[in-house]
Amino acid sequence: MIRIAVQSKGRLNEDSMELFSEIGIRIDESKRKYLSKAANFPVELLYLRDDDIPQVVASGAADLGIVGLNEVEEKAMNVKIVERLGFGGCRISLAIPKSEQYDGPKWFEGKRIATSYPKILAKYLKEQGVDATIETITGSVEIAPAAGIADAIFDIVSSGGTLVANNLKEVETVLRSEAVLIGNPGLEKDEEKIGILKEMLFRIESARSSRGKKYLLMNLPQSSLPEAIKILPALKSPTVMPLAAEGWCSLHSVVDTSDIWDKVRQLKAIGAEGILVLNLDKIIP
Ligand code: PRT
Ligand code: ZN
Repeated sequence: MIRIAVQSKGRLNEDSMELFSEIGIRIDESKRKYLSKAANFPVELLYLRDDDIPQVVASGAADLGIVGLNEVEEKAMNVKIVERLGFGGCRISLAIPKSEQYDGPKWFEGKRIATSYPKILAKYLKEQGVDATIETITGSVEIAPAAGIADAIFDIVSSGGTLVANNLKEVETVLRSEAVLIGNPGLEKDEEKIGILKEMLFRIESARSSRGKKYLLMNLPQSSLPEAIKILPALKSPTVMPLAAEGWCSLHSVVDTSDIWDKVRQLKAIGAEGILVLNLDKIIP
């Protein structure tokens, strides 16, 4: 059994739960307590505030955790980053009032900066050789300049809408973050847990490789096959099957979603018929 700490509610909860469902780990959320066992996999989930996840994983109270890289960096606990998960993308940036002229990091010299990420900020300021005062606040950092609490902020930015709404502009991006799977360093010594983690990572990889891809199948005149193969760069080579109708075959391939319409146009031009575009669930290498 492996125990995984996940955010109990908030921005990463839904995507974390979707990840488990995508990799075939069934967790009955309706019966959810602070700890839930999966129905069909040796995993149990521990639901926590994201701030607590790095520490709980470092202490070994959970073997793994899903949390933003920003929290991992800020808490600076002894955990390993096992895998980047590709959701919860954001950046932590410095922002200043829109009306200010910005001429580089020296702007922050002697200024007060409000943030919930004092450690990451302190490290950045040190690297830049800037001496500024860090005002640590836990929520609504974006209102600090207007409220006279600080001259600038250091906060999470995603669309940038919050900054605009508060008359601020982003001037330095310090960290690009996304949700990551973190692990207790001691995990490496436990054969059973390593086995479970390996299986999870294999499934995550399979689910990820099918993202942004579609399964394409069509009927094609045999004579167009060489051209079709050039149009479709399949996994290794496209699958070709004979049809009952003389001189025709059925061609199957995997195509990037973004290329679908372009490929369909080219395939129709060489005589493809009955084209089907299907959703792809997993690609097992
Ligand atoms: O209750 P708990 O402590 O567990 O949750 P929380 O309130 O501390 O965190 P939560 O749920 O807000 O965010 C969890 C994680 O999601 C963060 O640690 C980031 O890794 C990631 N994430 C991704 C974000 C955002 N995008 C995001 N946009 N976290 C916060 N925001 C906030 C940001 O603080 C700012 O107020 O959204 C606002 C900016 O958004 P834009 O789109 O206007 O730029
Ligand atoms: Zn939090």
